[in-house]
Amino acid sequence: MTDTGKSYHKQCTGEALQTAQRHAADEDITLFAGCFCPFVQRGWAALEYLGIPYKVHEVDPYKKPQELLEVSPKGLVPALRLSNYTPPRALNESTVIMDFLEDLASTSTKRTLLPPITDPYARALVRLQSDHINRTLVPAFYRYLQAQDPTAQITGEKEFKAAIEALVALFERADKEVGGTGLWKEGGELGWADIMVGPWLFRADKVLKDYRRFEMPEGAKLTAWLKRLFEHPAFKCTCSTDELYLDSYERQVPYAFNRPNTSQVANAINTGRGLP
Ligand SMILES: N[C@@H](CCC(=O)N[C@@H](CS)C(=O)NCC(=O)O)C(=O)O
Repeated sequence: MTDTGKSYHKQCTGEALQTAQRHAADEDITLFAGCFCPFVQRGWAALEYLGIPYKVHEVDPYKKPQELLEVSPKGLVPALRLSNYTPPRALNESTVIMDFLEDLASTSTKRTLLPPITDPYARALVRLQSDHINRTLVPAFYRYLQAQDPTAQITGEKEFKAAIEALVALFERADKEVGGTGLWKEGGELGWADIMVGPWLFRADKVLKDYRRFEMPEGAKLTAWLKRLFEHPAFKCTCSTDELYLDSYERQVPYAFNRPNTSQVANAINTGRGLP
């Protein structure tokens, strides 16, 4: 495949655009978003599922406008501006944003992405799933996408598939020990780990498939879970059309052709450092 020099998108498309248009009015919470960003999609899907009022504000994290730096010290999306404080306060980091939204919902909308607080072991199993996603699966996704030579691509594919299989094993353990968590459970609801991992598996299904000929590991339960996840209204309404992801990952989000110095995530992977 050749690098056709495509540019990344500045505005979401498809269902995500419709959702952004429904959330264009001022609210106490503003989500600073970038349309291609999987970390943003975590916070966005959580806001949707938890039923918390919010406004979406799309910014270009590679241009780092002052208003973004005010809410996110490294100029990364996602970030939240909290206008119910005077002066307004802010939060960044997708996992911290998810914690915050979950806490907020526990006293407002009463919705939750976690097993009940009365079941600390089930909640701990979800934390284990989440820890695996953040420390192993997400970095494996970027290493695979950025790998340029064929040997590195084969290793990348193996590691990414192994990370998905290890997540499946954690879901199966939860099935056995606590009757299941999130959407993996038959008849279950969208859960914490579903949102933590969904954005990368969604992109794997499109971007890795196209740039690396990636195929998801086989398995009826895995396939059925992915379908439930991608079609869940709170997730689906934050998804843009396929070409937005394909274009974005080719260009400024330089992963697929590993263009130098265009993204903090790409630089971290290239230099063997932890993700920003
Ligand atoms: N650890 C951060 C990572 C966020 C992140 O890497 N966002 C990317 C977009 S997907 C970004 O803002 N990149 C701008 C840059 O690399 O300068 C989180 O979990 O929120």
